[in-house]
Order: sequence, then C-alpha cells, then structure tokens
Amino acid sequence: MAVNLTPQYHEAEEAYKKAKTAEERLECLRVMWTELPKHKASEKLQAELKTKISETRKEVEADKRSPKKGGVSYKIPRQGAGQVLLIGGPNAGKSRLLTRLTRATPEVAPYPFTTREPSAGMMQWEDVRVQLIDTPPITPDYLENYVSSMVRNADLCVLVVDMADDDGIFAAEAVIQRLEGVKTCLIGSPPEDPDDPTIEYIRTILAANKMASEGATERLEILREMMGNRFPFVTLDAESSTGLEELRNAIYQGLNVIRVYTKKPGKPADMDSPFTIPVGGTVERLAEQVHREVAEKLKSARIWGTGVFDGQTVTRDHVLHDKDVVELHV
Ligand SMILES: Nc1nc2c(ncn2[C@@H]2O[C@H](COP(=O)(O)OP(=O)(O)O)[C@@H](O)[C@H]2O)c(=O)[nH]1
Ligand SMILES: [Mg+2]
Repeated sequence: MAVNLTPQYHEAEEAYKKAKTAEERLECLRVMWTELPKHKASEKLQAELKTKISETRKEVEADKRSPKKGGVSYKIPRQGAGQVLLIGGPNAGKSRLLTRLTRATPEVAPYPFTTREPSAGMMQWEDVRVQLIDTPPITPDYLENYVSSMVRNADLCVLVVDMADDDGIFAAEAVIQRLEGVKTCLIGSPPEDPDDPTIEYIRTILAANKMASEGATERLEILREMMGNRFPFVTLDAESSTGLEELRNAIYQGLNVIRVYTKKPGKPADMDSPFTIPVGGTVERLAEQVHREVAEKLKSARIWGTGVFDGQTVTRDHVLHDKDVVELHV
C-alpha cells in the first residue's frame, strides 16, 4: 500500500531542503509529522521522521549552548547556568519578581500589559548565575510569536499565578491552554520518550504569588487541586519579598544541572566560577562547555570529588557529580 502524502507535506519537505538553520528544519519536520497519515504503510516513514526530529532537536540544543554569530536578534542570548522564563497572565507579578531576584528594572504597574518586551537579568544562586527573563503576558487572545518561540527555547519556565485575584488561577490555566495550541506543553517533568514528537515539553514550576493577600490561602487549595499533580510549586509574595529563597532554590533545582570546577595541571582549582552541565553529564560534555577544540583533543581527565580517589585518571565518558574538580588533559 502506498502512502498518500498531502500537498502540505510536500511543501514542508521542500522548505526542509531549503532551511538554513536547525530550528527551521525542525519546524518543517513538525509539519511533515502532522501531515503524515499514521497507518501501517507509513510506519517506516514515521520511524524515519521521528529519528530525524530527535536528531534535529539535538542540533537545536547544541546551537543553544554555543550560538553561532548572526542568529535571530529578538532572541536573548543564553547566559549562565540556564535560561529561565517568567510567564503568566497579566498582573501576576512577573516584572516585580524579576526586580526581586535580579538587578534588572522592568516597569512594574498595577495595570495589565505594562510589559511589552522581554527584559533579562541574572539571578545568583550560591556560586551560580541563572538568567531570568520577564515576558509580556499570555492570554487566550494574546500570544506573540516570539514569546512562544522563547518558551520553547527556555530551559525552564516559571508560571507566575496571581493569588490575590479570583481569576488568577484561570488566567494561569489560559496560559497553559494557549501554549498547548501551539504544541508547547508546560509540565513538571517532561516525558523521556513522548508519543507525539512534534510536541515540545517545557519543564515548568508554578509560583503562587501575592500569598499575603486576602483569600490567597483558600485559592491555594483550589490551585493545588487543579495543578498540584502536574507541577511542583512554590508559594511567595514578591511585594513583601517572602518565599524568594524557596523560589531561587526551586529554579536552580529545576535546571537539573551540576557544578563542576576546572583546574590547570599543577595549579589550584578555579573555585569562583563553576561550569554547569546537565545531571548525568560526562567529562566530554564538560570539555564541550569549555571549548569545542578542547572536546576534540581531549585525551583524559583527572578528578577530585565523588566516587573517585583524589586525582584519579578517567576517560571522556566518566559521569561527573556536583562539585567535582576536573583537570582536562588534551
Ligand atoms: N500584594 C501584592 N502585590 C503584588 C505582588 N507582586 C506584584 N504585585 C503588584 O501587582 C501589580 C502587577 O505587577 P507586575 O509585576 O507589573 O505584573 P506583571 O504584569 O505580571 O509583570 C503591581 O501593582 C505589583 O506591585 C505581591 O506579591 N503581592
Ligand atoms: Mg510585567
């Protein structure tokens, strides 16, 4: 049985061949997947597409880590241990929160749609810096293209919920649904092997804000019931700076990274500015973070830290742990 492909599929395939960036190719592959009839005869093609999508997604990931020059300008280049987006409905307190966690100074105002452009700041967590970005509100009929693209690119989202208002929870629900409409699923723990490869799962934590307000505790019960299974969450009051430490911790935990300190042979380790790599990351992953060339030329490494004796020599596939000190040998 032949596979009947739609004109849209062919169009996307053509666009795929002409695409210049991994991100563009991924977008085309997504369309192809959606357009592909899912039955027995197309199984081989389905499998091929799935593989291509996951490979291209890895390329996009790699580009995120070391962006090439001349990238798209509306995107804020990633800095520090990860890029974290503050998202939510109007007036939830996203901009206020950014001023509390970083030195950035976005406008904070008691009326909606004050924030029209994203602004970024760096949040300190112990010796790590994390990039936080404040965004315009998302509502059922307002979602800028670049905002959804930023959400899909984020390492983590913080969905800020207005607990001072009866509509706050529904505004948060609306954000989730609006993003689902563009195949972007906010979730506490993204699935390892999703059935539909075109859906982008974004790790998200819930920040129940304005908890000092009247009625907030009662609303929290409703929020827990509605979303407690889907997201980890933190309660806070940005205005009075309550609960900020918990949120800082949750944000760092949510990034799922470890810190690694590097040293040069015969010199003490640089304990001031750790590299961060994903949990489960190897010596090779660290080397990539340091420099592409280092990764290519890497011969071995010596480690001080967890599960090794001091100065043990390991190969590039050795899995690192939080606070390991590593000497890379090229
Ligand atoms: N009571 C109270 N008000 C807050 C809190 N956080 C923000 N606000 C107020 O809520 C309004 C909207 O805040 P803003 O940060 O501009 O919201 P955004 O639209 O999500 O960026 C402002 O008047 C803030 O002062 C909070 O924790 N408690
Ligand atoms: Mg704002």
